[in-house]
Parts: sequence; structure tokens; C-alpha cells
Amino acid sequence: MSISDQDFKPVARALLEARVLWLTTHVKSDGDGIGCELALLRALRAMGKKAVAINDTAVPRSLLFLEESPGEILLYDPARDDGVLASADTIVVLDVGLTYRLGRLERAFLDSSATKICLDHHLDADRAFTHIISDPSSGSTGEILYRLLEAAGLRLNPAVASPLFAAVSVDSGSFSYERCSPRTFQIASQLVDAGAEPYKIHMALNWQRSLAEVRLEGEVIEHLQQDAGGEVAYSEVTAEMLARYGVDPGDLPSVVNIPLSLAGVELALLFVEVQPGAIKVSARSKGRVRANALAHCFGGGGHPLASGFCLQGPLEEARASVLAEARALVGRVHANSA
Ligand SMILES: [Mn+2]
Repeated sequence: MSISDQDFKPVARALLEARVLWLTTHVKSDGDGIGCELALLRALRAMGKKAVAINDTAVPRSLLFLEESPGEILLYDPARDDGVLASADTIVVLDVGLTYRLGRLERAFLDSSATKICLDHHLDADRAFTHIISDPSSGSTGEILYRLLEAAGLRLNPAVASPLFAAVSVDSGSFSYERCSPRTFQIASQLVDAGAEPYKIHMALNWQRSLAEVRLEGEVIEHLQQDAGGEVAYSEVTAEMLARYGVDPGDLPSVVNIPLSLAGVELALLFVEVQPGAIKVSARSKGRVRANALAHCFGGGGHPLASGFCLQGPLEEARASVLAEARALVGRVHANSA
């Protein structure tokens, strides 16, 4: 169900009435969450409101360029922050609706009597919120936040427009994914009008990789395998590889697109041995096979085109059981379309 402009009104009002705000996003935050946090933080401060952004996990290295000054988004420190969190009259949770994904901050969130706003584009949201604007038809939380700022009558400036453009860009795969709509491009156009610089943002988001990451990607390509008559492609990153290249698994979000880029592949899998015995699986689909149906078999979630889940190792066993399910899934797609 998509959200009408009218649905934004009560949340816009809550935002305008707020005085002390705490903004946050899910653990292991991404460009959508971080971009939205910074955009909203700056918009609120420009209105003279007291606002802080505090997350349970650090801003990924690849997104630090979005901050105007180091520590603009704070990494949660209970001794320093618990008083601030308790004093907030309004909490805005961005890009997630399940409070357990706030990590250590879930306790402070649940204990607070503040007005609780969720802005998101995933399916699931807890009942812990006063207001939920979650629109799975929207490609990014950035688009939702843009519409909220518009409903609140806030003027965009480059400091707000730039991280918001980054948010929309990251979650739309640089404006290429299925959920890119006319509205996505209208919003992007308005953000550029307000001072966001697409080329600079694209370069900073995508062309700041380390040599080690690119070399590791080389090994991922070397290890590429195909299965299910060529419709499933997969590769892996072992704990040994991560250690050898000194790469953080959090810096590998796009590597799963390598197997997906092969002709004839419908489902791509990347197995990352985050640590010995702990396997993170990323699944990407071109559309015919539902990546989240595979994830559901293993207790994970996500979208039809992109999902993920975690398994206990060893890697060989995890790979074998996931591939067995993937083959069955591909088989069912063929049976259903026959
Ligand atoms: Mn998102």
C-alpha cells in the first residue's frame, strides 16, 4: 500500500511540535539510514530544535564523507548519552521498524515515553511506535523523508539535500532498481535543484574503495561457481580472506552483484564467513526467483530482489544446505511457469 500525501500530515505536525529529538537507525547502518539521519538532523537544527543522532554501531568508513564534522552522528556511549536519550520528547527511527534492530539502544527506546516516529520502507514494524510511515513500494527511506520534509513545509538547502540524495541513490542502486518510480526521479530532481551534486556524491559513494577490497573482489570472481543449470551463481569470502586483506565484511555490500551480473543467472549468492563458524549469506535476484523466499527457509528476511540471512558454519555445510534450497526454489519457479 502506498502512502498518500495526507498520511504525512500528522507526522509533520509531530515533528514541528517536537523540541528535543533523538534520531537513530538500525545497527550496521547503511547509506539510506545515515543519509536520512543527517538530512533530518540538519533540517531540525536549522529550525532551532535540539536534535541528536545516536546509533548503536559506527558510521561505515565509506559513508563518513557525508558528515560535515566528525561525530555529527554519535556512536552510543551509555554513560554520556542515556541522559540525553531520556530527555527526548520525540524519537525518529529511520529505515527500520523492528526495534530489536536498534541494538543496545532498544532498551532506551522502549523505556522512553516520547512520541515515537518510524519512517521506513520495509514491511515489518513493531507496535512500539506512535506514528508509522512505512511504504514498501518506496525504494528508499530517503524518498519517504523527502515527502515528510515537504509536508512539514521545510525548505531544502544543500546541507539537507546532499545526504538525502545519497540516501535515495544508495537504496535505488544509483537509480536502477525495480522500485525506481517517476517520483524517485522527481525527488532526485528537486534535491539537485536544492544543491545536491550527483557526480560528487556518486564518486564519493562508489569510487573510494581500497586496493585490498578490489583485490579481494578479484578472488571472489576467481571462486565464482554456477549451479541449477546456470541459474544460480555463487561465490564466497572466507574468514581467512578477510584477515589476509584486512577488509571489514561491512565494506562488501555490492560484491554479491558480481555473480548476479552473469547472463542466465537468476539468483546470486555470496557466502561470507564473518568469523569462523558464522556465515552471512546475501541473496540477489533478477526477479523470477524470490530471494526472500530463500531467506525465509533460514530465518532471514528482505525483499524479493535482495535478502540476507545468517547460518552456523562450517562454510561447506552452510553452502550445501543453501544451494539445495536454491535448486528447489528454481525448480518450483520452473514448475509454476510450465
Ligand atoms: Mn533503506
